[in-house]
Amino acid sequence: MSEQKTFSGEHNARDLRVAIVASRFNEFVVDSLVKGAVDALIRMGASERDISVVRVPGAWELPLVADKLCKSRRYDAVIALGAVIRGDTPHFDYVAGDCARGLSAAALESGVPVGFGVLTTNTLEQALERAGTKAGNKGADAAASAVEMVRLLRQLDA
Ligand code: INI
Repeated sequence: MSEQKTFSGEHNARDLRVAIVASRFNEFVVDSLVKGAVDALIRMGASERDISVVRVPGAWELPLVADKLCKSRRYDAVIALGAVIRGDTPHFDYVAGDCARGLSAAALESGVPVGFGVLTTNTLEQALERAGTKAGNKGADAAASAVEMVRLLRQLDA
């Protein structure tokens, strides 16, 4: 029998306080991500009253609010949801790049897991596929990853 220790978090959201920060830009897509994330949290055992949803204008604004929520110590996990869809200008690269870097920094600086549910796609169709149609729901995936990370970090602390 192997003697190595293995650590891995469970998808158990019981008694966790979770903040979802979601952008209004491409609202139709992002609303499906929010629904996917909330449904997943409830399925994992979270209570609806422990879930807060905060809206921001666009994906570029997600990091500032995610950072504030992480540092508030009021939440066990933060889930960031948005949809950046490539247009004809380099705007996409700035918004998507700064958003990803900022969300990563919010998690690393606070130690609070941040689920990354920001779609970066070439077309609206690709975004819709990832928001609950053909290719699953990336909001639900981000929620599952954030919960798993909370549990994993607690195991590593114990
Ligand atoms: N914001 C998005 O969330 N998705 C996009 O696709 C997008 N595009 O394409 O421009 C977008 N821009 C707005 C940006 O996030 C800021 O809200 C805006 O620049 C004001 O700071």
